[in-house]
Amino acid sequence: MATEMKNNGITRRRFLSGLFAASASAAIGSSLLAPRSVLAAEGAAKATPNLDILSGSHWGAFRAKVKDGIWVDTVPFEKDPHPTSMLAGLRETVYNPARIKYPMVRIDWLKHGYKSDTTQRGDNRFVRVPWSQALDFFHYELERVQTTHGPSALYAGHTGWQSVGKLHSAGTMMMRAIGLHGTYLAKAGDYSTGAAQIVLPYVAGAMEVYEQQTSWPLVLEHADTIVVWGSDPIKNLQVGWMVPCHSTYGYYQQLAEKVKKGEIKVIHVDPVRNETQKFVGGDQIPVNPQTDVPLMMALAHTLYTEKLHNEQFLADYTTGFDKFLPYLLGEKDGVAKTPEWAAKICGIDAETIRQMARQMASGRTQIIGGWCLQRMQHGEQYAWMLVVLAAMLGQIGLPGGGYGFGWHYNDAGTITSKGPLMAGFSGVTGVDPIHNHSYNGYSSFIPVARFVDCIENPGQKIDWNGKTITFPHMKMAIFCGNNPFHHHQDRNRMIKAWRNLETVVTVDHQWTASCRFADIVLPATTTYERDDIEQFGNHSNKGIVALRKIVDPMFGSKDDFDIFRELCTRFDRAEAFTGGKTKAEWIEEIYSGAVLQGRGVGVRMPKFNKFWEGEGFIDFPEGSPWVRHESFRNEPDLEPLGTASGLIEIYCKTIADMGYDDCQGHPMWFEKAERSHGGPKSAKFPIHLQSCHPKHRLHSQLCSSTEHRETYAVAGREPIYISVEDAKARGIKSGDIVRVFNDRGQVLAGAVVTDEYKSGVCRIHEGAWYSPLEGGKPGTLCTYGDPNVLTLDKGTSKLAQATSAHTALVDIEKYKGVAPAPTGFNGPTELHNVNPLFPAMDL
Ligand SMILES: Nc1nc2c(c(=O)[nH]1)N[C@H]1C(S)=C(S)[C@@H](COP(=O)(O)OP(=O)(O)OC[C@H]3O[C@@H](n4cnc5c(=O)[nH]c(N)nc54)[C@H](O)[C@@H]3O)O[C@H]1N2
Ligand SMILES: Nc1nc2c(c(=O)[nH]1)N[C@H]1C(S)=C(S)[C@@H](COP(=O)(O)OP(=O)(O)OC[C@H]3O[C@@H](n4cnc5c(=O)[nH]c(N)nc54)[C@H](O)[C@@H]3O)O[C@H]1N2
Ligand SMILES: [Mo]
Repeated sequence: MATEMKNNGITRRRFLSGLFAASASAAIGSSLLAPRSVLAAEGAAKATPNLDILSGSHWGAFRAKVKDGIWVDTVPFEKDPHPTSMLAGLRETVYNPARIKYPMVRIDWLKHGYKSDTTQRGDNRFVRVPWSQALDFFHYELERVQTTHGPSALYAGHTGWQSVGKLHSAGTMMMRAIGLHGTYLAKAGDYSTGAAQIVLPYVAGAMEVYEQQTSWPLVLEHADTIVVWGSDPIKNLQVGWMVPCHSTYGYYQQLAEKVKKGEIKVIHVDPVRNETQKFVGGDQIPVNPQTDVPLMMALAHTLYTEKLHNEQFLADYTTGFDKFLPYLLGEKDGVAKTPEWAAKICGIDAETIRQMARQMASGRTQIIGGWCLQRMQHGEQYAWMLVVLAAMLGQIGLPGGGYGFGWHYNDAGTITSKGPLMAGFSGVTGVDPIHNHSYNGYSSFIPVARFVDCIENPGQKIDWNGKTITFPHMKMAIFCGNNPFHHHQDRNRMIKAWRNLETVVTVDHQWTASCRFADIVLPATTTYERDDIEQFGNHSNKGIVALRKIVDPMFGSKDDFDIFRELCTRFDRAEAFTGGKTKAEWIEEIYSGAVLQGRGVGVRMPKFNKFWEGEGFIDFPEGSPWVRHESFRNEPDLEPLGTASGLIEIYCKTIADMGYDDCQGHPMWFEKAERSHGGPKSAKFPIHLQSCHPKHRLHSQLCSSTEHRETYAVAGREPIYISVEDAKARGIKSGDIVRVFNDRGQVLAGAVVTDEYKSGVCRIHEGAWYSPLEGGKPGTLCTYGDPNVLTLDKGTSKLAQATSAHTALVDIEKYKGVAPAPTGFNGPTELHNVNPLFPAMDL
């Protein structure tokens, strides 16, 4: 983006040294995508890809250039047709100042162990200890917590985005090792799709979110209209859970051409003119934030009153429309959900709503739903109502029709290959744990986004998905391959709650804010310092790519595998942890499992040695195009959905019988705790804060890559995107440092004033590193711009108890005075000559 380029102050030469210039991506019209051969074009050493080291990442496959044992440059993999410019930030994760060098223990914990002063947490003072001592402490604490409190006090199942690789799955390794020691408190659900993944199985019989979608060639052939509802695939398909193949971008280019020719109409329902709209074109419905359900209700009302709905489909494939209809028509609550009613809430005029309904009913309409909308209060309603709308249109199961919730994720809409799928390292072993004590009446798991509630309120009972969850007294928590001090909401509340924990262990390779708030910090290697293997292409499963070690492990870092193996030696479970195999043997076994499976499906693969020592890449033969929900449409009796009735449940008795006030038997509109554009609390804090997924990062990963960060940071801060009107009213210009605040906290950010945002809407991307001015002090200013200082920590509803991160209002002011430097990126303050007192205490 031009604004970002202008503000970052880096020289052209330096930008190019990071490999990627803006120009070559012009061919496909997006600044997100990296050009293939910048080095050659600039007259630098011509890339000789096959001599460079092949590896892969969440951002794609690539080849690393290594000189004298140092990774100096990165070239996209030649089989990636649309590499992302984020590849430029990978190399820095090995060398940046935030790299964790050695095992570290928080100063007061080193002195007093689990009886430490926990208010010292977060001030970032640590002492380096030898590996053996760090692991002894870790083991001692596991023993102590298991024997004095039992498994409910040990939280060890909280996983996250870690790195790619079928072997080195950091969270899996943690669960496998801790699970060999004892049972523990686990989590349910995730932050990504917490609300949708609970409600959609009741409504549509499957989670819907992580599944493959109808093949794009069929959508391009059959769709007349595509409604992109709160989704930004062009931005979000840059990354994948496994190594993405990026072949989806070719389909979006074809879509853009069809839009230009008038062959497909695209409607983007989004308060922001997002990257996808800029890429494919089309019209925008700039809905007010958090008010999509009223808009959907009004579309449904129009379809019904204008007899545009498909009665036959409703009769044959759904149940409960008759119970929903009285609500829609206002027979129950006296409020008909008309376009006029919705217009006042959602900010889209009634006539536009009617036209949109008519457009959607006029031909084949594919609805593409994103996930942000279910990461807000009552997020279940959006997911449910989108299915109802699609059911009324009656095209579910037809190519280019119906709904889908995963188009922006994991190369969705590509054609899945015929290749086998590799299994990964497993989190369970079948070997009994040493400790298997009672949970003492507490729950053995908690809904993941409620984990701070749990720390704060031990003993409290909450409703969740038809069950009662009793929060245990959590004493110890382990995090490996995730970053709770980025991903969880309401940072200041979290800091206070954290003090109730006796011991926190983190395993990472970057000194994140979670390390700052931990007691024992263990340094892991990056993917680039170890061998591994991964799928190339997610839903596409295009092939297998060798992730080859690029450089030797830096400082004292160890592979997660070795960290947890060495932990397990302390309780005689090392053999069970490794399964008696070395890392190299595991990689070979994972590969060979796929070879065997491949034979069964007629795909021949070379032997492991030939693969590993040869190209390190295998292409699988292409599969056939596929239509989501087609089998259900063709044979509803033989291929019923996984719902109670086997049909789409517009009314769901199972949910109704749970008796929740905030999620009832059919989709409904519920007012939010806070909402912009005249909603609750908007008089005090008028601007809605989006904390969407970053364009230039994966969550908090790559935020610590200094040069990469400088390509998008504004005045050294995380950008905040502000509408022209809101900026003008506050005297804010692009490039200004601003203070963003509400009753929960305050952060600095760098202003980007843009007409792409509707007035009353701003955005700071999630993953911006928490950088406290006074570490550990609740309420202190975040000097870099972590949006989760400002977000609300409240369950979506009693059904899913998922995150409501996107229910948050703020105000913004120009920052006066000299802004303090960002504090987050330089690792710990290391203290020397401190003698540990803890082991002598009661060992
Ligand atoms: N406000 C707001 N908050 C959100 C969201 C939002 O939309 N708004 N979105 C939410 C969503 S959907 C998600 S998925 C979460 C993501 O939350 P996380 O999964 O916590 O995010 P990451 O930044 O990917 O954290 C991964 C961590 O693992 C570390 N790591 C990488 N590789 C390895 C490895 O090999 N070994 C070890 N031990 N560590 C490694 C990285 O350095 C990083 O610190 O955030 C959630 N938070
Ligand atoms: N580049 C990049 N890609 C990623 C990730 C990343 O960190 N970086 N993370 C991955 C992960 S873990 C996940 S869970 C997915 C997240 O996928 P999503 O949650 O779908 O993605 P977001 O980018 O948060 O939001 C998508 C769109 O929702 C719009 N939106 C926000 N609020 C509203 C609203 O009230 N109404 C409407 N109609 N629209 C709204 C936003 O403007 C944005 O264009 O992305 C994945 N892809
Ligand atoms: Mo996610």
